[in-house]
Amino acid sequence: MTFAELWRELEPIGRDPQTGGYRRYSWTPADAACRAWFTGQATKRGLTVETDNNGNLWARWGPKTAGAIATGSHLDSVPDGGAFDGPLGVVSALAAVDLLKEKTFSPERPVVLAAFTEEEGARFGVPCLGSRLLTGAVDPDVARVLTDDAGTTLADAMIAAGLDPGFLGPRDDLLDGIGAFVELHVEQGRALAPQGAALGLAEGIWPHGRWRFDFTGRADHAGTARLADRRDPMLPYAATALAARQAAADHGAVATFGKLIVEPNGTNAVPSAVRAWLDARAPDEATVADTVTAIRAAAEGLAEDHGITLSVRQESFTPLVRFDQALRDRIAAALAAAGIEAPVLPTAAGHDAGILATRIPTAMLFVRNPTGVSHSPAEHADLADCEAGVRALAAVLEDLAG
Ligand code: HGY
Ligand code: MN
Ligand code: MN
Repeated sequence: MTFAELWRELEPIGRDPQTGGYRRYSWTPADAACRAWFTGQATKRGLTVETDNNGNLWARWGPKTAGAIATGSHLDSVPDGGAFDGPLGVVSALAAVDLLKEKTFSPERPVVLAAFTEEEGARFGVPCLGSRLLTGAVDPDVARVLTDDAGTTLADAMIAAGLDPGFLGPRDDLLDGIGAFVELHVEQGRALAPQGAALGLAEGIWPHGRWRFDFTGRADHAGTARLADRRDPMLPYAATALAARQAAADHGAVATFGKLIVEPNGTNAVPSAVRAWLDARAPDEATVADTVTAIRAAAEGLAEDHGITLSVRQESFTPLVRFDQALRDRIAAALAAAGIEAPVLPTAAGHDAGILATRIPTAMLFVRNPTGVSHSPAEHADLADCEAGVRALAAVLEDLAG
């Protein structure tokens, strides 16, 4: 099948008709449909598919020996995310296998296609949860009790999807069998277009993390509560959101409050609580820490001014990632031999490749995003560039697994 044919099959799954954005949250029916599609396509190609104890999908082509070359990405999305973030890497991997089969390439080392679960952390709050569990970066007991906004735990969601959360945990045996992991991903940001390049290689990933701010005040009547008597948590939150923007600008970082839960969320009620999630990122860990410290200090002062109690908790952190230089150089050489130039780019977006980089040589291939927009229904990559990505990935797999 061509990339376009594969893409057309997956594209409608989990897309919201109103917004055009995707709601492929892990362990939901949309996620199950994506998994079933991937499993069907891989099986059709003679690959053996299995779901590991953490819910990650693996499809193996070739001998059951060690030193596998793994490629893939994720199928889950942020709320109303775009079509390409994650699925581009999974669909391109299937299309690359087709290209290699057409030229009667048969791998001397296993080629394994992977789809990691809960990469966005959109439902349970911890990004790259599947790859973090696989590498031991997250404690299974902590993971089991992660809850979504409706209060459903990861354990219950997995049970409802037919898996046993009792088996969550690190898999050194799986990791020891992988020689390298190459993730193809849509570019997030706009560095390739100005250079006229269809493809790029990742240098590393900025350190980044997520913090939960709980502002607790006192519910009251929006009409009858005197201003002087109020303990309104919305006020210190609102000022903290502005302070976060200022702190990011002051430190050369980025900081975002993108998720907010107001309780009880009534138009005519002073809120009892405001729960806000901060995403902060910077080129180095000290700058992330300084930025978050400044935001937290502002929030504490504002909470005090308004008689509000505040708690702040770090929910995830990913240290600076530097991808394996030797692997990147080898990939660059394989691409050059195929007549493909790919500039090396830093990124502030997290990926499973960044988590796996702590345990195995990993690399990332970026496909040009003409606008740079991501985590939005407007996210886009041109078909010609996606096809160039498939050709590049096939050349890389042929070189590494040949
Ligand atoms: O948040 C990120 O950087 C990635 O999209 N999970
Ligand atoms: Mn993403
Ligand atoms: Mn992604």
